Amino acid sequence: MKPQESIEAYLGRRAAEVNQWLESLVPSEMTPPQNLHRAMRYSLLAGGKRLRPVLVLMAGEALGADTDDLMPSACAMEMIHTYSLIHDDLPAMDNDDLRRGLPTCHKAFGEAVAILAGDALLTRAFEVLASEAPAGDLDRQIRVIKEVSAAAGTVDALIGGQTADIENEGRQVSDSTLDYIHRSKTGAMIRASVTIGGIIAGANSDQIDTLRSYGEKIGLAFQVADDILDVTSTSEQLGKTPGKDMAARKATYPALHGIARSEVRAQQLVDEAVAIISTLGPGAHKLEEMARFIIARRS
Ligand code: GRG
Repeated sequence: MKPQESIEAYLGRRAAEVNQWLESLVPSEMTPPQNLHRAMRYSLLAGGKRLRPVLVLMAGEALGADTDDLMPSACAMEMIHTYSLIHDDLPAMDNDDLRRGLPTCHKAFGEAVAILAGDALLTRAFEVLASEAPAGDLDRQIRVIKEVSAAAGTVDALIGGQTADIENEGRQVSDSTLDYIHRSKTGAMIRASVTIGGIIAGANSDQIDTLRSYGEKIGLAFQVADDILDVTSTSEQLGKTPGKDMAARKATYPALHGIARSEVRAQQLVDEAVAIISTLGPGAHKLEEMARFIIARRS
């Protein structure tokens, strides 16, 4: 019998496929303006776990979509995620020197180019989404674009969550504000990744609701785990500077509840996610493993 592939090996294999597609979807370093394209590729192809694109693949494939129909949207999610990391690292935001084990984009290319590289990745992501209808289905394509633009936007979404995060630095926040920040800043893009996989696969509305609820739980679990790692890991493990949250007096789960309670909360969220997604049947087994991986990861 073939030994079962571990989730780590699976993620590594899928990340390599995503990387090949990403390579081909952004302009080469030879295309003018060369320095901008170099900066975009530097941050995008620097590594990273590729969790968001792999979630698109897992959710879509669980419901029967072809990998080739999922990949452009999967890569668009990674481009938007990378733009948000480049901008988050800027001096006006988190002011970080290290990302994905390398000097941050603005350290390597200067602030102006880093801002533009982030803008360009965001713009290119939507160009990719608009370029081809997955499985030739225009309705699904429009729904994907709507879902992704909402997740990257301001209402309960990436930019809104980042704004609340910055505005609350140094303040004692309530549980509900902390949940709002986490759900928006990190959760929205993770939830959208799972949801668009379902849309591309032609999932029915019950299946989409299931994927969305699962995405909501793992998105929150991911951020609680990220907050714990920020306290407990080294920069070698993380590829970014640890301890930044506490130094900036950021609103985090461990700051509010301590490590032990944060771990319990993360585990609860994962258990809920697994229970929700198991209703989709054996095809969703990889999504169950992914939920568990999200809090077991060390980087
Ligand atoms: C600038 C609009 C704007 C938003 C920034 C992504 C983000 C919002 C801030 C990053 C700060 C941060 C540490 C957020 C916590 C969760 C998170 C997004 C971690 C990084 O994602 P991973 O672990 O990173 O998936 P890799 O490098 O593996 O892709």
